[in-house]
Amino acid sequence: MQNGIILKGYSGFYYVQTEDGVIECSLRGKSRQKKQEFYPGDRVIISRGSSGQGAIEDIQTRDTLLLRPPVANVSLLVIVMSLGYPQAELTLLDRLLVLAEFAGIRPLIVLSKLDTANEHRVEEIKADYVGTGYQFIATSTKSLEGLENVRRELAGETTVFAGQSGAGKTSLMNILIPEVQLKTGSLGDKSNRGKHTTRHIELFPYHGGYLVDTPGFNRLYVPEMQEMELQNSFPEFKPYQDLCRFATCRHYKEPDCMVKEHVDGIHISSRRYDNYIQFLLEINNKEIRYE
Ligand SMILES: Nc1nc2c(ncn2[C@@H]2O[C@H](COP(=O)(O)OP(=O)(O)OP(=O)(O)O)[C@@H](O)[C@H]2O)c(=O)[nH]1
Ligand SMILES: [Mg+2]
Ligand SMILES: [Zn+2]
Repeated sequence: MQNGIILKGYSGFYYVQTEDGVIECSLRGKSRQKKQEFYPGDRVIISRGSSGQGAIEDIQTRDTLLLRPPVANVSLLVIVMSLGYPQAELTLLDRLLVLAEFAGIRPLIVLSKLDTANEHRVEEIKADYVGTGYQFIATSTKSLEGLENVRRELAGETTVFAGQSGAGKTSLMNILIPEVQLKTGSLGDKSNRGKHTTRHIELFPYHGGYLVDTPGFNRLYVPEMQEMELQNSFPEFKPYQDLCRFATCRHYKEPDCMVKEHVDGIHISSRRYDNYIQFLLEINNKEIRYE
């Protein structure tokens, strides 16, 4: 028996990183019978047959599970948002932040394509995140600005790159792990428009941790969650949410809401608050869209 981490699944096989290298594994009867699902990032126990073939015997408890795309034991979600083209969808950023909070994964916001924008744009985006404590790093894969800071944050983490299609996730991966060279998209190519360049989910070893590229998306719904869980996904509400008149305050139409009172752009940004309300309506299945 041997410990390992699933790097990827492909055609019914799992590729498991072990001390002896990457072993192609099938599922053994027990794990197959239990209808247990296995995802990249899962820590598993494997056995080896006489001719070296591997089989997954068991799985260890997950620390976290990201659902779309499914990756287990992620410790850092890098949300990549472009400072240039395509224009950053800040509601999508807020959805991804909620997703990270809900999954118990630390988010890090990477503002990409700094070479096509100026510091003013960076500050403009950051201004909406007062009181959140979220960390931002502005980068460029052309001028290489900010990449040292990214490298430092990623060491030892199991990191997933997520964000808008064309934001530069794969370009960033390729600079961090030059030996991999995944396919990147060309924004000028019309035939490529709307298609995702990145398809497969795979963990690539990186400085004591792993990096996972994901296909970009332009639409995402907040996960199914309770109202309380949604509130707790907005860290800037925290200092005020226990001061509202009602303990059950949803910070919506209730009187004497201290969260609402602090939506002034200094303590809580109105754009973030509006997104909170939109998500609140969404999780209650109200078909109201502000976008
Ligand atoms: N100017 C500039 N362009 C960049 C930068 N990073 C990436 N790009 C370009 O942006 C385009 C999209 O980059 P990708 O890395 O494929 O974007 P992605 O986020 O992986 O896209 P999907 O896989 O579709 O989600 C490519 O043409 C890149 O060359 C950057 O820092 N500056
Ligand atoms: Mg990509
Ligand atoms: Zn309130």
